[in-house]
Amino acid sequence: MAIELPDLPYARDALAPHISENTINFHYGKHHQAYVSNLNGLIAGTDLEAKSLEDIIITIAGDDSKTGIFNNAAQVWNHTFYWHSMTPNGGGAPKGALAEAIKQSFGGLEGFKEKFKAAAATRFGSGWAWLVLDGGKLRIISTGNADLPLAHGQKALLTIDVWEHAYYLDFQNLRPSYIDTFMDHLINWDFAEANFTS
Ligand code: MN3
Repeated sequence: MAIELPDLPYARDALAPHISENTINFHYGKHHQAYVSNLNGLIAGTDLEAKSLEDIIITIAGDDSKTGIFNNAAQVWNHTFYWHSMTPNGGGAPKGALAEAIKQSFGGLEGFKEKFKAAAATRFGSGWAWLVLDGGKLRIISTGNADLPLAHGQKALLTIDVWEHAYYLDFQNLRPSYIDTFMDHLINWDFAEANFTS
């Protein structure tokens, strides 16, 4: 059972002007597709081929002999989760139970933004920043390269990709501007809340 590239949850130009169709064409059309193709090549003919993407990740997390498979599998998962973490006309404020939890954990939306931006901006090199549930508590973390909460027993609620390929065409080297744009215009709080309450 080959792993497939999932459809984007919106049109390729739907996040413009914040994230351009050009970025999506490369980031989704080339990078995400390449992780899918690489993964399928690496698991072909092995017993991982019959597993779901999440099972592949959990099965080989921490196995130093399978780093290449882990990196590609994790990047397939991370990118699908990232596309859903954004929505046209996103941003704004969380609602309901998640809003209450953010208030408890970070003092409110501004406290969340400050910590999330710091995690995303200070991740050296390539990686991801995340809002996660860890032992029932909200936490903001960052991971390097392909690493992800699923490999550490945490539940992902929201993510931003801070690999340069995510922002260089639209923001050049200005990662902080990309992070602000993500938080102010793109965050899909409905997705985060659905993950929080499921
Ligand atoms: Mn990426």
